[in-house]
Amino acid sequence: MLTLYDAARCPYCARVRIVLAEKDVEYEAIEIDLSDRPAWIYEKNSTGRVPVVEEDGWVLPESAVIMEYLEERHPEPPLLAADPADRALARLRIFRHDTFTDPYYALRRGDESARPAFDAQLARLDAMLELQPWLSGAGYGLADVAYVPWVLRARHLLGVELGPYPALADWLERVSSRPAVAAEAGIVAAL
Ligand SMILES: N[C@@H](CCC(=O)N[C@@H](CS)C(=O)NCC(=O)O)C(=O)O
Repeated sequence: MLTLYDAARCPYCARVRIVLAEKDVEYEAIEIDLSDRPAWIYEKNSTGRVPVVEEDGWVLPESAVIMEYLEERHPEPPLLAADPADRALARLRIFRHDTFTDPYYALRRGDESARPAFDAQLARLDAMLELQPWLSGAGYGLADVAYVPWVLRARHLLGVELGPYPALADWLERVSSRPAVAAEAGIVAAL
């Protein structure tokens, strides 16, 4: 069985939890205390970070890579489009997620000067979602999973209102109707 080295508050782990739930993969979660990480986690991942998955002694860190691994290992239901061009655009959005999360983490550290940059990122997602229903393109998929943990946390932990971003607010409502994402919204509410 797959083991996930996990942390409830970690949005990168949330990506993996969502994909596992979407694909109905059974797994064992081992909660890692991020404020007092066990030394052995460095044997699983040289950076000491979570998420890490392990299967029969085979170990894989990095949420974006884990999502792709799970997509290939458990192809149903698909979370990448059939068309290579659409898949590439979803991957590009995942690859560039730092442009969204950098100002998010600055705000989490209390750096209010990052507020305009984060607002600009919310506006960028909103503009994307005016043109297409999902961040992954025509269908829900990995790019949506890659961003939703931070959008949920921005609302809950930073008090971000999505009123000025109607397409993003509509996306969050649609994405949150999926049980895999609703479960994450519950975890975020308890943070
Ligand atoms: N690039 C990694 C980032 C993972 C990450 O930063 N995880 C955080 C928790 S949300 C962590 O383990 N932090 C501990 C540390 O940085 O020492 C991924 O996508 O999996």
